[in-house]
Amino acid sequence: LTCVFFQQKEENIRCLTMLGHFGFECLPHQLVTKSIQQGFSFNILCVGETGLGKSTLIDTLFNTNSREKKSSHFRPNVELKIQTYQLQESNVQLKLTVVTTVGYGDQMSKEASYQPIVSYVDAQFEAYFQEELKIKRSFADYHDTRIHVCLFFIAPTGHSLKALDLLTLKTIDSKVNIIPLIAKADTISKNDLQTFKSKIMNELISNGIQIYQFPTDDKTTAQMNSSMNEHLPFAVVGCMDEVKVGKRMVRGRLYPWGVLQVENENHCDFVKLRDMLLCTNTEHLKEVTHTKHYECYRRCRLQKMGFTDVGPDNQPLSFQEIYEAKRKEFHEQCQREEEELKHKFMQRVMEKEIAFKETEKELQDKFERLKRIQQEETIKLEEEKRKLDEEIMNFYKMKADSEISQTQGCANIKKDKDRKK
Ligand SMILES: Nc1nc2c(ncn2[C@@H]2O[C@H](COP(=O)(O)OP(=O)(O)O)[C@@H](O)[C@H]2O)c(=O)[nH]1
Ligand SMILES: [Mg+2]
Repeated sequence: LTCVFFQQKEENIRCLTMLGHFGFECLPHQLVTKSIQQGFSFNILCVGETGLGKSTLIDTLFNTNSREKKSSHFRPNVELKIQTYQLQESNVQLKLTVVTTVGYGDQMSKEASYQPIVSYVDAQFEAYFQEELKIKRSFADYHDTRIHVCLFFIAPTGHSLKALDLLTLKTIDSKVNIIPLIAKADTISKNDLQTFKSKIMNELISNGIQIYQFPTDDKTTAQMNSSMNEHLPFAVVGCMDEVKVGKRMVRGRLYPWGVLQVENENHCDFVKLRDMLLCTNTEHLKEVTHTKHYECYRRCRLQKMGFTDVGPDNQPLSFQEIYEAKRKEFHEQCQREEEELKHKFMQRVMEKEIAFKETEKELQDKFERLKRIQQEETIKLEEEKRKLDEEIMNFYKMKADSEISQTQGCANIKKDKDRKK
């Protein structure tokens, strides 16, 4: 074991003498040990119409048994069914989360079909983003639920992609790694399958849909990955049944004319998918999720919150400066809104005051009018009273006069009587 020190001195590189054994060649082993202890996690999203064999394929891939009832085609909304499995192979633990759409494509509105998928993917990014923003972060025991790969199930129609599929793919291609799959590939003949595959790829390209490409920058996997890219979309068949072929029991679908072996590469692309997904490119899928898709979400999210790396004059801005600027802007906005509210309030008060004054004036006028009428009435009544009093006086006077004349009349009659006697 040798270690060599390099020292750069001006432009000459000088080799120093070899020293003993340091041990940092074991660094990768430390990483492996740590990773094995921590365990791995992987999150898959399965999108596809009801009955295309999503649950069956997942069971076939991971040897699980979801024991699922057949889904109905009459759901008003798309739901996402989340299942988490703790799998183990040798001493490697894998926490697998499978999210499957239930009812996709069964709604009248296309948006009702794809919107819950987009919301789910975004919600997982948001949860991670919120954890990142915390002062006390706990990524050590954080269950990262961000979707690492989307297996997109295409109906084996032999025709073109459905409008809903194109719309969904277009909406999610910047958020997840998409691996397109031709579902139930045993229902389509070999020649038709090739034509269908190239038709789908052409349609994806012409619609500008980005699907995941297996990486070709690593020498050890470049050749295999580039040949796998040629096979996309993978034509898959799922089946948990075992049938006898020769002396072996294999997983396959038994037909009157023979057996379709799920794990036979001449029969379908199931093994290719499994190898690419779980053996060769798992880490790459996770890396792309973090460095490309999550990064994009994070950037947009921070920009929406008003953060930028550079100011209007292209000068780098610190977090503190942006925070201060935002605070100032917020304060100014609050003041502006307060002023506006005050102004509105004053205007309302003035309007009300004018209205009150008008009402008061109206009431005052009415009062004056009524007062005048009442005064006139009083004068009239007093005049009538005076006339009545006068009449009463006259009456009493007349009564007294008549009484006097009556008394005088009686006295005269008596006198006449007495004289006659
Ligand atoms: N011919 C064929 N049938 C399949 C395949 N995968 C699943 N099926 C059948 O399709 C039906 C619906 O499968 P399921 O996995 O429940 O579909 P999901 O609604 O997409 O989850 C079941 O009867 C399966 O046996 C396949 O690859 N080929
Ligand atoms: Mg299902």
